[in-house]
Amino acid sequence: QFASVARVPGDPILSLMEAYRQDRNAAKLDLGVGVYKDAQGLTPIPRAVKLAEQRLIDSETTKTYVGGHGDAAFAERLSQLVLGADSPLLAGQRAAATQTPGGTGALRLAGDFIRHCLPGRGIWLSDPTWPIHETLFAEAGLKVGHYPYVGADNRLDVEAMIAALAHLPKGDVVLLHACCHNPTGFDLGPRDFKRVLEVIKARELLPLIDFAYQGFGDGLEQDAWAVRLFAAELPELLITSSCSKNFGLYRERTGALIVCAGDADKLVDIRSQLAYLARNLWSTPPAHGAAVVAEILGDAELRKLWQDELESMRLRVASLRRGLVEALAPHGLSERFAHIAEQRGMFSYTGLTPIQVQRLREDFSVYMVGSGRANVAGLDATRLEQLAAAIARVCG
Ligand code: PLP
Ligand code: TYF
Repeated sequence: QFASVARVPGDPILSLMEAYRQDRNAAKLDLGVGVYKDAQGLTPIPRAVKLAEQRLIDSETTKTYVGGHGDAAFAERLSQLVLGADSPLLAGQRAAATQTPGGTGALRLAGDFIRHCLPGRGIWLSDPTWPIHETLFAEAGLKVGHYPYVGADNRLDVEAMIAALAHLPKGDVVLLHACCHNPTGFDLGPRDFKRVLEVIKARELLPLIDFAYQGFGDGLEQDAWAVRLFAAELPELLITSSCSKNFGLYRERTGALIVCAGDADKLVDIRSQLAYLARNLWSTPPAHGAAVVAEILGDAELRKLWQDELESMRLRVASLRRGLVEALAPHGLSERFAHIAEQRGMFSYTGLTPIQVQRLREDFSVYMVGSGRANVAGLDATRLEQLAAAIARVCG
C-alpha cells in the first residue's frame, strides 16, 4: 500500500537547526529559526511563566478535557490583550477567541473555516510570507494567491501591494501580518495600514491578520494598533494570535483564533462552526500553556514581570539591529544595510543573495535562511564586528 508514497524534503528552516548543531566551529552563529535568544544564545523560559507554572502545579485539581473553545479565562484575557481591555467589540459580545494549538493551529482553523463556511473564497498572501502560510492554506483546500510586498530591490512596495489588492475578487481573504513581518521585517506604517483598510472596504475583502509577534515590534499596545483599527472599522475580521514568542511558550502550543462578527448572534453561529471544525482537527486544545497565560494576564504582579521581560527582549533585538549596522560602517556597508535598523521584530531580510548566504555558512559558520532572512535575536552583541567582517567578505 505504501509503495507509492514518495519522500518530501524537510522544513528548510527547521533543518538549519540540525545543521547548526552539528557544526564544530566554536565561532558559529545561528541566525536561522525564528526563536528569541538572549545574550547567552539561549531561549529562556520567562520568569513569569516559571512562577505561573509553580502556582498551577499546586492549584490544578483535574486533567479532564477543556471545552472546544479552550480555557475561558485564557480566551477572555488574550482577547483583551489583542483587542484592548476597553474593546467595544468584546463588551458587545461581537468578538471572542477559540483556543488553538499555537498560532499555526489558529491559522489552520481559520483555513478550514473559510473553506467550509465561505466556499469559493481565495486567500491572498504577501510575497514573500512565512512558508507555512503557503502550504497550510493549500492543504486546507483554499486557492492561494499572492500580492506584492517586498520587491527584488528589498524594499517594501506599498503601491504595488495596494494596486494588487484593488483587483482581488470581492469577498476573498487577505492575510496581513499585524507587525514584525516574517520573513522580511518590513512592516506597514499607520498610513499604509489605513490605505490597505480603504481598499479592503472598497473591495469587500475579509482580512485575516496573523499576530505572532505582539510585543516584539514597538511594544505590546503599539503592535496591536492596526488590529484594533481594523476591528473598529470593519464589521468582520479574523485574527490569529500566538503566545509562542511573547510568552516563550513555543512547545506548549498556545494560541487562539479571534473572530470579530457583525453582531453577537452571528458570532454564536460562527463559534458553533469553529467548535465543530476544531473537534475534527484536535478535538480539544492542550491546557497547560493557556493556563499559564491566563494566570499571568490575570495577576498584576506576574503580568508586570512578564511585560518587563518582554520589553527587554524587544529592546535587545532593536539594539542588535543598530549595533550590526554600526559594525558594518567601517566596511563602508552601513548605508547598504541601513534597512536592518529600520525593520521590526526578530527577522531581517538582509538583501544577501542565496550564494552569499551559502558562503556565510560554509566559510564562517553563520547560519541564516537561504532567502537572506536573518533572525536578529540570534546575534551576539560581543561578536558583531566579526559578523560584519564576514558579511563584508561575502559582499566583496
Ligand atoms: N505566523 C507567523 C508569521 C510565524 O512566524 C509563526 C512562527 O512560528 C507562526 C504564525 C506560528 O506560531 P506558533 O509556533 O504559535 O504556531
Ligand atoms: O519562521 C520561523 O523561523 C518561525 C519558526 O515549520 C518556525 O516562525 C519555522 C518553521 C516551521 C515552524 C516554525
